[in-house]
Amino acid sequence: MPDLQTAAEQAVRYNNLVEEFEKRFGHKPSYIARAPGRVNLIGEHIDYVLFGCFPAAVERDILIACGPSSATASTGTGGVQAHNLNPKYQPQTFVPMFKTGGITAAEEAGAASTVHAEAAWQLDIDKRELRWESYVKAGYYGVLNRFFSAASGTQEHPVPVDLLFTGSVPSGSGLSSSAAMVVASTLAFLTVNNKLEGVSKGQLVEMAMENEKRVGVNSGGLDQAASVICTPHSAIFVNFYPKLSAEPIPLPTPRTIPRAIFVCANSLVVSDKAVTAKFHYNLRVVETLVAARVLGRLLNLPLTPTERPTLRVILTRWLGTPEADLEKEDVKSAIERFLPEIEKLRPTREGREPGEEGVTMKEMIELSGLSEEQFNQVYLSWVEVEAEYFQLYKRTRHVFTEALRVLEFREVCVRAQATEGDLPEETLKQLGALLDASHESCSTLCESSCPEVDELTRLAKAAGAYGSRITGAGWGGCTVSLVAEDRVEEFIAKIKEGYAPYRELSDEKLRDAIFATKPSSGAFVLKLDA
Ligand code: NG1
Repeated sequence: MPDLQTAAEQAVRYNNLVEEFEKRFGHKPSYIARAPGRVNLIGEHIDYVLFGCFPAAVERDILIACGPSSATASTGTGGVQAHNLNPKYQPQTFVPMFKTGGITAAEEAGAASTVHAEAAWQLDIDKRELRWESYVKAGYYGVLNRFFSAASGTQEHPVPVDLLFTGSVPSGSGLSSSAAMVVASTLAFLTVNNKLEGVSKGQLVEMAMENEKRVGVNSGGLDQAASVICTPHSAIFVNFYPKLSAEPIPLPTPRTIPRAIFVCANSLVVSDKAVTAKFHYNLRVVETLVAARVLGRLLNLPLTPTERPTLRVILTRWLGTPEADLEKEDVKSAIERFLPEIEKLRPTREGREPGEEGVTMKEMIELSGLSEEQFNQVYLSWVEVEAEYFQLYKRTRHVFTEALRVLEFREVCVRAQATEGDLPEETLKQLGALLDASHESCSTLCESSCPEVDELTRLAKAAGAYGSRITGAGWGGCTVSLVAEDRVEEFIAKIKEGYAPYRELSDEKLRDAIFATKPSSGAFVLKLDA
């Protein structure tokens, strides 16, 4: 249950959205779709290699008031009028086109590795530029192609839709505003078209993941799973292999010492994943995929020239045990045993300058054992990346040590839950140490941090946090720190004093930049009275 003040604030927000919808579109909305942002407590840049992560939904969210449009004349079949309460985001009208000639490879680049030959719906998404409506279109894509395509065997047409958005998840801050936008949009289009019934949470996560790829980022499923599946009071341990699964894990709550809660602090360095994807996010995806093949070869594991196994799959092949027989504890001990093998990837050549310990494109192709043409087809035809040196060793080391830390984090929480009597402070210290180690790895091996975020984590530790780390994709965005609940105010005051970009902020802006958060509920749709 939210506290009374939060409930009252939310009621005002929902009412305002409904009233504004009516003013703009001349009719009442039928539903409100809501999807929260998430804070990833631990497990960074490992979802796309299919290792488990540990997120919780945050209270900040995206709301969409929605309903069938009466403006068919201006929007056409399945046309959309999308407005945003934030005046920064201009109203948009767009109509999907059903193309019988199929989708070209160029149009699909970054969205899928195969070229669709069949007829399909199309919406123009400009991947070179960040546009708010791209996330709305991305949400629409999956609904159209799943429920209104020739393949779905239906003659039905999508209905025209009116949408009004409002959001409280800061964008580009690592709290997954993009996934919240795509999940909420997917939900809105499903609901207004009467297709939500029969769509399971797992299917919704898969649709949202596919949909988000349309914006040009080859993300894993962490954010979408958290936004859809999370429940209040718990984080979730979300696993992606051999299939998507999620386990709610309550965080330890000691009785005689104050419990610890999570504080998010935005560095105010905005990192736009879609725009920087080729030298940041998508590059990490490609580096880890190529590393998996190279490691597989070094370990003499079976590999076909056309497949693209992830590091998680390589671990399974190395173990030789069917995945279904593996328990979490086994995965943990498997990773521990596997860690020395990673050293095989460490570049050994002498005469390299520091910072040049990666491999060039030419070297990487040689190490893959593929011809240049095969390599391009498998690893580069669907994504654009740019780097002088590709860091196969560092990224792999980050992936396996981080995957291990997630399992250790989960284990500490599960053990704490099973403990009779009070929890020692040591439990919180153990969680904190894992957060710190995760940050160090993100900063030095994954290289997804930035000086401002590193500074925030240092300040957080000095201000008494049990642990502090970057959360989300990185290169800016937020930190998450584990802080004793009775010290949160003092903690925030110290960060404000220490972090120069916070000093000039008004109280309201500061509340937006740094805030304590409790695990909140996942996405839902609210049906409004007619
Ligand atoms: P955020 O923080 O939302 O940009 C991204 C990916 C996740 C995950 C993290 C890094 C998207 C939508 N999300 O999160 O899947 O890979 O980075 O752990 O791209």
